[in-house]
Amino acid sequence: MSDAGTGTTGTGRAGARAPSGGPVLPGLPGASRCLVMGVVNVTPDSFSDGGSWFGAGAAIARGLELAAQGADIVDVGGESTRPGAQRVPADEELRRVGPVISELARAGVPVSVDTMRAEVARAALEAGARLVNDVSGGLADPGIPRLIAEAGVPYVVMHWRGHSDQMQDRAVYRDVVGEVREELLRRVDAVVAAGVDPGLIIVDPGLGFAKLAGHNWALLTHLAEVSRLGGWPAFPVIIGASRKRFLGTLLAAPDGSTRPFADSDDATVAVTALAAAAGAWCVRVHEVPANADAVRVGQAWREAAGGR
Ligand code: PMM
Repeated sequence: MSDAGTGTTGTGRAGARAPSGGPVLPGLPGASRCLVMGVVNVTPDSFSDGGSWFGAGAAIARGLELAAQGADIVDVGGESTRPGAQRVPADEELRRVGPVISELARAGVPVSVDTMRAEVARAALEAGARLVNDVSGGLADPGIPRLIAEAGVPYVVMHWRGHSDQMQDRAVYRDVVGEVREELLRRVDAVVAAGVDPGLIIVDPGLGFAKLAGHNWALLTHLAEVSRLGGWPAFPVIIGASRKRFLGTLLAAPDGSTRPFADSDDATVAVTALAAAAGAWCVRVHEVPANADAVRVGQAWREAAGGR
């Protein structure tokens, strides 16, 4: 498990503050710095690590490795959301993630489930997951907010404009930061109306989901605005930049060929340090050790600059 000095696992009420000023979310480590969420995609076709951990044994071993390397949370997903991906049936998604979540939870790892389905989220919580990471922010399955309201667990509400087969056609904005904030606020209001405790909500600008490279950079440079929605107190923000295509295009070769995703890990680490310095609550990453260092750099930078 992390030696990262994240403090104790949060057991306080939702919305309480850690001594550092970061939020304490029940069941998760206290946020004395930006947290690191390690990714295990139990899929044959995810954008960045598809096929690598497809199979319960490999996925469990990878989750334990990420935790040993300093991941504060391990995010387990069974459905690829890469642009153009087709949906998998719910029973297949559950078959992929169930045993991995049970085993990691049994080993004491704080696990999140990356799913857009209430049925999968419910089974994952029963298997020991402590957080639901819903990239659709409750739009794909309105049963998820109702489940979260009952279960009282932390809930990631991501900005989303449609499933993978349509999302890139919807990457059209006049003012990406303003529109993402407005659309996230609508989702936050909707999930709170469904009974979700606002103190359990984490927001995510959804990098790469109906976003082109310029949209992602604009959102990354306005994280404080993303966290402040309507009249709500600032929400914790999670970002998932790791290995995404906008880094591969930034690092393209002189002939214009995009850098392969696995070779953009150093760029991911740079984004992590900047996001941590800007006050992100958590970064979702595929490779933990260098990102775990980067969040410490970002935290030191933030503190020296007078932030907390
Ligand atoms: N990105 C992916 C999957 N799940 N969850 C959150 N909260 N934020 C993200 O940006 C996000 C996510 C897609 O990336 P992957 O297929 O490389 O895991």
